[in-house]
Amino acid sequence: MQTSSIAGDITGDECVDKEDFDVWDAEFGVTVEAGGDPCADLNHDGWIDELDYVVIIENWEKGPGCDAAP
Ligand SMILES: [Ca+2]
Ligand SMILES: [Ca+2]
Repeated sequence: MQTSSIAGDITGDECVDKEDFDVWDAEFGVTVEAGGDPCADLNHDGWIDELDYVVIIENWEKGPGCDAAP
């Protein structure tokens, strides 16, 4: 499990971007209990759903790691 100080950063690269969206998209509709990636459950309610997507959008392209993006 990756850790990041940035809300919405699933991949742990200190930036919220399409990589994080792609992980969320792949896990969408799955519960953590059913094998979903707990990193993609951004609000820790056990479901990977629209509420976690909101966290990504609210923090889109935020974080110190974004400066190093290609
Ligand atoms: Ca990221
Ligand atoms: Ca959730």
